[in-house]
Amino acid sequence: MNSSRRRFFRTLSAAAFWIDARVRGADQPRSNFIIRSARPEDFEMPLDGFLTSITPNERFFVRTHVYTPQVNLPQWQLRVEGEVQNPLSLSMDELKKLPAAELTAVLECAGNGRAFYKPTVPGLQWRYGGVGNARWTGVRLADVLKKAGVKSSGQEVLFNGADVPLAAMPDFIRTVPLAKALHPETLLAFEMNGRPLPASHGFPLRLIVPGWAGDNWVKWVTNIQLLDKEYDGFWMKTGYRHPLHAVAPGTAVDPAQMTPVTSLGPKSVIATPIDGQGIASGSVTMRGAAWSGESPVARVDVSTDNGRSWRAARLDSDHGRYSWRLWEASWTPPSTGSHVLMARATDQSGQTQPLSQEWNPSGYLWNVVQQVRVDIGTPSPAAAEARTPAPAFPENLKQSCVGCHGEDMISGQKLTRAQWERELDKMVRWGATVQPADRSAIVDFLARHFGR
Ligand SMILES: Nc1nc2c(c(=O)[nH]1)N[C@H]1C(S)=C(S)[C@@H](COP(=O)(O)O)O[C@H]1N2
Ligand SMILES: [Mo]
Repeated sequence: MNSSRRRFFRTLSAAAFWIDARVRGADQPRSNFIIRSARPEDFEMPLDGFLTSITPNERFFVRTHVYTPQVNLPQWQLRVEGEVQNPLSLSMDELKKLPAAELTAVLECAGNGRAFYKPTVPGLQWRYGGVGNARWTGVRLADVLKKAGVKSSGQEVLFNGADVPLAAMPDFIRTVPLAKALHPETLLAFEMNGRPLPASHGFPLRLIVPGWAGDNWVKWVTNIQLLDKEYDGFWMKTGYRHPLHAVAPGTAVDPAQMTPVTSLGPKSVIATPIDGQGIASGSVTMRGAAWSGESPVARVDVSTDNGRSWRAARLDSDHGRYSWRLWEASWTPPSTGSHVLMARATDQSGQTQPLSQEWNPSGYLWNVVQQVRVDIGTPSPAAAEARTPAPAFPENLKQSCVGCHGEDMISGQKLTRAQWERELDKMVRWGATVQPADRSAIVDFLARHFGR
């Protein structure tokens, strides 16, 4: 086949695949979310989600690298192999014979808050709601591993799910060190808030790694493999890494100089009032949620004077060390005009939220103290998040990109020309077809319309 015919068929089969997958994956009402990407599904929880101690399944943020796989439960098997004495192949009924385990835990995407990094970084531009808090029911991973009998050579535990990569994109595979895998609160969950896992959250089985960032919480798990070392794949050796030392903002960093993202840090979000809101005089109640990584939240302090003074917020009941805590604090504004409100979580290990944060190339683990500016005396709703309408995409760009993902994946970002070039090169490595003659026009378009 000549290359334009091949390109046509490749786009066609990718498009046929996504239409099918989109229908199958659509188990979440889109109106509940801020849609960061319509396909694959990347849905953010709006700020009012931080007013509820348990996030309902249909409001729980969704992060999918590719399309939601359809799993046929009667045929489904969990395989456990590699450095084990007895390789296993378990049906769901067999898995459920192990003792049940349950816990409430925060699941937060490593990239939550990425939109706040300056200079901007590539990737989905999550603001606050790439996070949720749910009750997870399943079995202990340690019990499954004991059943398989881990050999002394087993060091890392690899997880692969049923999702299928698009084109030449690397399969989403993660490893967790054996010590964390054997932790009694690391689970293989089949229920979320008392119901079977929804398809978009990993039906029928996902990994729960309490206190650790969401990339470790592999969905649709079908394969577990004990390895004698960390896996070499893209999502361990290039993706989800954090610099070992401070790096110059905006630069590319060698993955060898970075280490895998593991634990979350302390973080609080102010759900109300909202930044930019005008409020009549009188008493104001600040409300939100706070969580941390492996150490539980010890306190939340609020400031209503631009960070000059702090006082303790009231914490609500505790759903366990990995759950978020709702908090509130009342405030009587001393004067009309503009005021800056802040909330700062501290965990039991003494870690507290920073007022500013070192830049990192993928924009991971943002936990800077949030600032909410309110205007006292002039009631008005806060302005909605502004989304400038995207320009029409040129045909060559559509041909290369939208077979696999929507235009919103591109138009949500603001990157320099050099960053767009790196993104385009990555996509070509992952199977996108870009005609050499089109490349510079495509980069020009991206840098002009979606530049910093
Ligand atoms: N198999 C598989 N598991 C996955 C992913 C994925 O794309 N494929 N995304 C990961 C990432 S980056 C995050 S943040 C969480 C999101 O989980 P949720 O969609 O249930 O909120 O799932 C993780 N598990
Ligand atoms: Mo993530």
